[in-house]
Amino acid sequence: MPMNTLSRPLSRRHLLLAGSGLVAASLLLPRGLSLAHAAAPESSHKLTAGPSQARLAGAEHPETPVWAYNGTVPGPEIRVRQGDRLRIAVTNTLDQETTVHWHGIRTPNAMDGVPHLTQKPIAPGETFLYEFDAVDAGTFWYHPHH
Ligand SMILES: [Cu+2]
Repeated sequence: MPMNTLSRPLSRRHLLLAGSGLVAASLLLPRGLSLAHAAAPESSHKLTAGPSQARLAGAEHPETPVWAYNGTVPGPEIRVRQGDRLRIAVTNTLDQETTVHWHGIRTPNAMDGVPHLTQKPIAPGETFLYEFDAVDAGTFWYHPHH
């Protein structure tokens, strides 16, 4: 193990990458807590971007054709615990490309949803899996970025 690793706190990534470090790491866990329980819980969700209808101006007005997630405006709430590993499969049923940007959420760059810059757009009929840890507490929103 390199010397500088010893001066920093152990992260899950270090544990997974360290290989033989797993044995040493298990000694640091509280009694009765296995390494499997120490992994971040996963929270899996599915969003479908597609055409829908929404009543935007009150019951006395007709519905408006919209593009929506899972047919609703706004899209469904995704509620997770801080530190959870989020997996969100986004399927595009629009007739145009799309991406999803997780506004205000710290994500790895490849999960930021900026078409042609951080990812290839999700083509009609395709599904893209966004996967990142919910590192911050708070209320955020997601939206297309294409
Ligand atoms: Cu935004």
